[in-house]
Amino acid sequence: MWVSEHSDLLGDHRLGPEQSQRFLPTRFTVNGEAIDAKGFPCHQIACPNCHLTIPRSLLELEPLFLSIFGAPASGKSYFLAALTWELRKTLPLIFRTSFADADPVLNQQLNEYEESVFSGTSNDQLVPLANLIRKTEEQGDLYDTVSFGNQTVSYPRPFLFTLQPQPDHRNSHNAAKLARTVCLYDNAGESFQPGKDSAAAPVTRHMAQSRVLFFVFDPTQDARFQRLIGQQALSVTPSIKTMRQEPILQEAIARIRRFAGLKQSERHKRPLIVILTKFDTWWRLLETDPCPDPWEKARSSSNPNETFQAFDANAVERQSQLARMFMLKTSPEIVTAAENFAEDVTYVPVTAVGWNVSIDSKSGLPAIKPSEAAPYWATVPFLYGLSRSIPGLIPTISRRKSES
Ligand SMILES: Nc1nc2c(ncn2[C@@H]2O[C@H](COP(=O)(O)OP(=O)(O)OP(=O)(O)O)[C@@H](O)[C@H]2O)c(=O)[nH]1
Ligand SMILES: [Mg+2]
Repeated sequence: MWVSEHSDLLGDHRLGPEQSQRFLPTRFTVNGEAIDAKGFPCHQIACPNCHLTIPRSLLELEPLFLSIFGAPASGKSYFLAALTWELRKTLPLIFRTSFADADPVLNQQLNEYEESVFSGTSNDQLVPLANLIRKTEEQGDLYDTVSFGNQTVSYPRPFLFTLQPQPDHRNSHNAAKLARTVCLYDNAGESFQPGKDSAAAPVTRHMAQSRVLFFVFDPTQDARFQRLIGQQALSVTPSIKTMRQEPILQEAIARIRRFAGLKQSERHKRPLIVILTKFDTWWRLLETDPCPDPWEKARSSSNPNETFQAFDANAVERQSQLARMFMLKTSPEIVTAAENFAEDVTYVPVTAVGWNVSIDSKSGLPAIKPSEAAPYWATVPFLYGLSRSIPGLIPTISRRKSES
């Protein structure tokens, strides 16, 4: 369907009286734009089922759905903001791939997250983290409501990005096959609790479409972890509550099995990445210094004069082994549940804000100076997932030291 442009053409039976009319066009301009009932050429298209607008890039580039799920306050929104902020630099500069908003209007909320945490270069005041990105709600700006007769359905609004090899990418001749529209969602942690996904609020069904699943696990919410780290380090996360996060993972697994039609006995073929957040507060427990970014200069085997940056999957797997051993000590049930569900599980420790988290003396809450925010390994889960699901897009040094 198309969306009318003339300001008199208002009212849609699915979306309400203030929305522009949706229509099936019969007349077009010579440029192929539909003409609305008042003779105006139109530019936006909409879904024939829910009538919500669809950015054109979703039709032109194959979509790549990625899902982020985890308990309330585990750090999903912070991780998402750090991920997209860093990808805007890392993908073009290191991996010669452009990463841009497919629809700035849809991405507005995420852009605001990025701006408040990372763009305050002149902001040298300590700001509590809870004020920079607020808790994600279960309704409001991040959702669109559609009426199907008496049934109203609330859909989560996606964040959409285009991902395209640049002309200097080593596989640029294959750009059309490798390019994607990346589709991400920021859900409230409560939506992943048992019984929260319904026909009226199918807010987490993207998980069944997802090519790479990101389970955000917050070790600092785990009682066994808190005993291990002791009182001293917990001063950085003073008001932390404990919460069992295994039910969230089990519920997500049950939903994916249900909506993707996966048998109980079958293991999921797509990668599951367990993101261990707030690494700034517990990195000492891994007993090694944090590793540098996992990419390095590589030389082409067919043309020794050609060098390029390659993603080092071996370094990620080594870090994953360390993190897995740590998880076996503090939360073995997460490791068991994840590995029983998916064939390919990787553990990646991440901090979304960097190493300088302190306590704000006024509020007693964890706080940062936005000018010092520097995420660590925030892009690694995404790059690792891409290297698995779209071979050839991110040059990768894999287990046998070969390049792909
Ligand atoms: N130290 C530290 N704290 C973090 C980090 N990321 C998030 N936090 C803390 O965790 C809190 C919750 O983070 P959010 O990203 O809002 O959590 P969420 O998973 O989106 O939570 P919901 O929206 O309720 O589902 C923040 O207010 C911070 O105090 C991090 O990298 N390091
Ligand atoms: Mg959130």
